[in-house]
Amino acid sequence: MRALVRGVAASFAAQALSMQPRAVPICLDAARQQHGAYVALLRRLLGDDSVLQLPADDAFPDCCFCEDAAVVVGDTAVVATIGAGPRQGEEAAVADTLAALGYRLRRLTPPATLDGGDVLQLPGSRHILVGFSRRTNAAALEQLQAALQPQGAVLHGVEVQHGLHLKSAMTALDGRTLLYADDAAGRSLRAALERGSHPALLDGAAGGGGGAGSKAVQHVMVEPAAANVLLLPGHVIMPAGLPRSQAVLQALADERGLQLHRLDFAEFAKADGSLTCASILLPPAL
Ligand code: CIR
Repeated sequence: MRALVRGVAASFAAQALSMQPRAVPICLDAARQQHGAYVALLRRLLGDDSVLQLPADDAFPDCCFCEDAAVVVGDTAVVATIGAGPRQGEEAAVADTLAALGYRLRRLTPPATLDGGDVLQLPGSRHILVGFSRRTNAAALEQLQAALQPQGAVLHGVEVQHGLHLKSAMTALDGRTLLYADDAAGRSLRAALERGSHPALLDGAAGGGGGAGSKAVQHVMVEPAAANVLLLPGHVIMPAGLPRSQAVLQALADERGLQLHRLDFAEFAKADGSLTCASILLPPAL
């Protein structure tokens, strides 16, 4: 697996978007240091040549959150129209890079808007959850489904009632272990998935085989910041400074043969960013 990352713009500290006025200012140096540690860890875990870094563009303060710019499944890269007006345009450099790497590009068209942060590919499964948030709409799900049809992907919409993105409050450790923020955002997502006997949790593809059904799915509540983990082959990365959730995740990681790592990503959290936002994982299809 490879990963695409993008540098931190000089404008990040002063101009990155956030849902609430920033209580504590962002320190650009600290952000760049934390980003450097993120890239270094990805290089260590994936291999030096497997991490591709796009330069930052100071015209786009949020460009380090490159996850939002495209969704990559198999050999197909679907270029987003990011749902925040000031961020539209970040997608171009990401799209060019993915095209140069050989991915088949598909592009969303109006009225679709989508942030990659709303797209959760359940690991080892054909199912993909798409959050309907203030950034991502139903037209995007429809177009994404059409673009990813050849990959056999099956998409499911989930309402994101609180917070920025689906993955701000939910990620997965594997196809049947779902992590949620233990707050209103995470609880409402869990309720939606449980209430609907969600198709993604029903057909056994997410249950690890055997038609295991929803009983096989483990719903795990963690401290809100720990609900976003970055899963790499054999490894899982969580934010530092959350000892209670670390104990929970360590036990889950051990059971699954995953090595747990911690990273300080606090400067990015001030701009509503989390670990998955800062990379696009590129499957080994190419
Ligand atoms: C934004 O509001 O768009 C950025 N400040 C944060 C984006 C975080 N991206 C992500 O969760 N995928």
